[in-house]
Amino acid sequence: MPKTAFVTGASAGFGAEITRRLATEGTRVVASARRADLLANLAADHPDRVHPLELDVRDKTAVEQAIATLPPEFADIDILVNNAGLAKGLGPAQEADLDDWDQMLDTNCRGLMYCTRAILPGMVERGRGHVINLGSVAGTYPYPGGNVYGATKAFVHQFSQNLRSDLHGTGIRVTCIEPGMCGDTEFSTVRFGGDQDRAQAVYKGMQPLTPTDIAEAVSWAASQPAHVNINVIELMPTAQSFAPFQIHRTEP
Ligand code: NDP
Ligand code: 8X3
Repeated sequence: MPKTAFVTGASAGFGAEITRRLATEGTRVVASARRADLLANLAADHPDRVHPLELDVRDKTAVEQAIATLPPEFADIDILVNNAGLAKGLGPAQEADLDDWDQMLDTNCRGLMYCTRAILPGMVERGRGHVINLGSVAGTYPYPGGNVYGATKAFVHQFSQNLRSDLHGTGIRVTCIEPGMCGDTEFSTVRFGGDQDRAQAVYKGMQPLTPTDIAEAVSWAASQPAHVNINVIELMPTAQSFAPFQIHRTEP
């Protein structure tokens, strides 16, 4: 029987590639995001497989209504991919814009909560399902300017683990995918407020992960046998690793 997936943030980057990958594998996909024109293009490439859904995950009522009124052939969701998310800014906390912090919290945490809460009861009732959340290495490893973005991804990690506890015995699986730097998405353009030069400089002279790598991780986790739960996948470009602690010295 073909499966049905619900992917948030499907208009660009990881979400668009995950949608393409799942649809190509035979899964029906509800592809949601705010930009309806991009979703329409995606749906046109996968007739009957992809249902475009204009949705702002920050709108709790809209999330509940959208999920309650899906077309019957897309209504029984087996795989929820909570991917919609963003970073805004890379400045120090003492200079940050509170609206940027609010937008990250509202999208990365609250939006993910709303979609999960709306879709889980159906999964529990049917006795099957898989919640796949997009965390980040930024939720585990601190870096300058990561402040609230990293904190939202730490939330995603811990919420994923706690969901596993709540869903114990239901057969529903939960996976948190936690990538490092990934190119070919709008992530850095959004982070730097549309500054393309600054966004491109992030990936200059190194080979980042690609949306294909992330879609592969999603597909692999989702295709494990029912008795296997992949808790966390942390993946980074080989060119990215760790630096030592920084020490502020008051003497030379
Ligand atoms: P993109 O900016 O390319 O895509 C983000 C997607 O989220 C877009 O489709 C956007 O669509 C959607 N989105 C943003 N806000 C909302 C909203 N309020 N409601 C619904 N959809 C929304 O980023 P990536 O593909 O790179 O990132 C996807 C996820 O992966 C994010 O959660 C990000 O934090 C995470 N991640 C990214 C990494 C990277 O290096 N790229 C690394 C680790 C994690 P629209 O604007 O049309 O609504
Ligand atoms: C995005 C990866 O390293 O830019 O979550 O924070 S990073």
